[in-house]
Amino acid sequence: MSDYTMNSMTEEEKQAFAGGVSSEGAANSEEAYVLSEAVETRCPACFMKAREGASYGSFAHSTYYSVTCGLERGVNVLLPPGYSEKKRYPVLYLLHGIFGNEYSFSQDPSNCLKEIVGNMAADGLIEETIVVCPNMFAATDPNMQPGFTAEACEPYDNFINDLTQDLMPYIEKSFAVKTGRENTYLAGFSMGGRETIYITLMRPELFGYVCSISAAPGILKTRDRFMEHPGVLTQEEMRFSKDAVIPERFLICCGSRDSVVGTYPMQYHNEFTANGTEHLWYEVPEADHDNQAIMSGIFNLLRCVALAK
Ligand code: FER
Repeated sequence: MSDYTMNSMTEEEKQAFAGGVSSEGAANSEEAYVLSEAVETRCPACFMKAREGASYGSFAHSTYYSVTCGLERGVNVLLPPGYSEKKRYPVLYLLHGIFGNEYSFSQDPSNCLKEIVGNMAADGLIEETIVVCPNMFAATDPNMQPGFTAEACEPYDNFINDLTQDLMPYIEKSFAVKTGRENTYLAGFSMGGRETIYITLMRPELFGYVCSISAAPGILKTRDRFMEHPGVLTQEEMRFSKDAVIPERFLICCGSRDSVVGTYPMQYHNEFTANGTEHLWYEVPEADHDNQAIMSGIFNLLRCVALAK
């Protein structure tokens, strides 16, 4: 695991970065879940399984024109079962990891995304919710490829513009979504977890509920085993601007034995604590850079939504 350039990686390795891998370790509770203020560090098993006779949402692929990129771009949208234009649904924007695209979550059934959202809605904990899975590599050059260089990371940091100026308006006009921050959630894994933090700091008024899962380094200047990160913010800037409207809940989590981003998420947590930036940090026991961390983050984000409603 030394030379992580695009060309030396297999498709399987890239997929593991983009959407996480499966892992063994601590068990997920088999007990019936009772809504609680307390973080449930692993997604309860009862939400991860498809239930007999229940129906779950399905992904619809579509494209939108991005003025930010000057390109037509793809997005996968998870629509609840029985989706109807006559209803209005809250929406979760879910950001993949490095080397991913709009299929990273939809093509990996082991993240149980449909089941977690569908079962929590079926149990009356949350409203039926639309999940938007974009392509977070917001490059203006269609031939540009992601990688572990500062230049190849810029399109990820540019996603904030595509999201706020192109994708969100497209989703709001094309799907029956509820608008407003209380109905708009943001979560992301790894590179997507890093951009989740960045977007939340830059536009805290847009999202009511946020979860950064296993966030990659690079918001702050640093060097890890993959690359030298110039940093996009200073330590001083790791805070909400004065008088900002901020998320109701801002979760930051990571697997307790993450072999890819290590303690970087905890460092973000420490910077936020030092700066008085409101957030909630927790570790996912025994989880690596994997779907256990992803499922826990999504579950806890939706648990916070459930508590508020
Ligand atoms: C890095 C370490 C991890 C990095 C990105 C990642 C761009 C992302 C991993 C992932 O998305 O799974 O230094 O730099």
